[in-house]
Amino acid sequence: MAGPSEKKEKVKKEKVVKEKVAKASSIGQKKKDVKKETGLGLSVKKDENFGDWYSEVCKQDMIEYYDISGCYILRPWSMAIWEIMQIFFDAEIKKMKVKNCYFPLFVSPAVLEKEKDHIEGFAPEVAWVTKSGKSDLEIPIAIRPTSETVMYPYYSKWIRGHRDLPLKLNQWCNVVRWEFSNPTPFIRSREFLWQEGHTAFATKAEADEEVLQILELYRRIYEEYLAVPVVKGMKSENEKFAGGLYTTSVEAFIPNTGRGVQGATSHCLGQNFAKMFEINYENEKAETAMVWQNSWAYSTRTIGVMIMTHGDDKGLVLPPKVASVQVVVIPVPYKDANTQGIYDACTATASALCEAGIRAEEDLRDNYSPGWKYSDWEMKGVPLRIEIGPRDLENDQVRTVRRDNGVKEDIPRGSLVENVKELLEKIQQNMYEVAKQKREACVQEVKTWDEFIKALNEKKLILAPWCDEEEVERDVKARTKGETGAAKTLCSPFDQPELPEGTLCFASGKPAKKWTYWGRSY
Ligand code: 87F
Repeated sequence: MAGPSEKKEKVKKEKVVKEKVAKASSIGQKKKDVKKETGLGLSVKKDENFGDWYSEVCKQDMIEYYDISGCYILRPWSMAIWEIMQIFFDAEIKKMKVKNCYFPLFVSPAVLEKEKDHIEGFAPEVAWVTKSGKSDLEIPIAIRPTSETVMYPYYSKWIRGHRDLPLKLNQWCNVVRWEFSNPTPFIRSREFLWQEGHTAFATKAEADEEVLQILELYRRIYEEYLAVPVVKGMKSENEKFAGGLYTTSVEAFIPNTGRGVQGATSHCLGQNFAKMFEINYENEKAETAMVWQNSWAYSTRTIGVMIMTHGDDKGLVLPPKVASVQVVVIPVPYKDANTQGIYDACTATASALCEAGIRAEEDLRDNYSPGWKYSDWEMKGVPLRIEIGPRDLENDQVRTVRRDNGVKEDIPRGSLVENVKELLEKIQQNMYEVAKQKREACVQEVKTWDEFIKALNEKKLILAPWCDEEEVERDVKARTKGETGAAKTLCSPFDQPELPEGTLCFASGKPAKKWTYWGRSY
């Protein structure tokens, strides 16, 4: 979800060239795949070539490339993560009395263009159906890039009196945005999955409150589930959703590339859409009033941010809370030792864990060595490995090996469940702490333009005092424009450090109004 002000620029880029490059790289890909079938492990290191590392990790188990550029197949290994987050979020919004619904994928041009101002900047990204079979459609039909214009005509119909409020709907669906800038699995794809919530209230106060409640759920998805630290804050005027009143977001940061990434957004739309779509109601005094609206979304981008944050040179590292397999149990038979006994112990161990609600699986494949299996499950990112060999059997214990830090520990089978539960919690916690430390190490406070440029070149997450003027942000963008993209605001954190009287804006030299995070971004 790139900022609106950048959209126009992006689409100017040569589309044909991009498509050719994508095709060429997918052909090169086939060669690499053949090579890889014989050996395990990644061919690129995270620090050496982050882009290649990322696509190699994704391709291992999470996604399959498709023959349409920018579209990816989500394989069960990634879909399971999406489902776990979905179960959490869906239950939370239901507690808030949000109801699920489903609106159509197709949008008529009349409806899509009803809200000209907001659609204008996005228009190049809208995909259209123009034919059925061989004949041209009389009126082309758009595919939803988001559903404001799809839903709001019906909000206008359904909301009549104050008793119809609040109206709180959500849908889990796919959307299509025909992006032209380099597609990246999960992070920027032409079709993606998300939830979009659209709510309407009688008062602004209720809308304001919900914006923050939802933002807190997004923080929890990142921090508690994906173990990715995020900053909650307010988008600048340039970067907010143009159709709305204000936009809040959670922002993550990828140290390896020095880029910020917008994790999810919660918008207060104010009454802009209510005006356009005539979403009015009769209030208690029998007067006609306009509703206040919000919209909010998080998408499969979350999975990409998680992969980028935790993955290492051995492959994926999955936080236990979202891993579809939390524990893998591997037999380590030895010569004439009791092989069947070891296999049985593995099955019994996995069953005991499953019964206790832990997602565990035994790997009894007899055509792979234990060492090969270790690498295989490490690549898949399974948080905890249990090995059972002759000595473990003898001592009534199992050996555990953590994916996050490689630490090995023998635990008695008598306390298997408690110990594994505890270990999984520790892994989850540790992954978050490590990611947070890495991010903190990148934060750089700057006061002047020279410090800003230096920090930008050092891939820092920049925190700077800012005058909060649109013109100044545009100027910063223009002055930092280069091959790797311009710097822009990520957000102004709600948690503001103290801003001493007389502090000046790093870019304009005018009095600073707030601290704001800046950086290049995805
Ligand atoms: C692309 C094409 C057409 C983003 C687009 O963030 C329209 C749009 O309106 C568009 N890309 N947006 C902004 C989406 C705003 C808003 N929609 C509901 C959200 C949360 C969920």
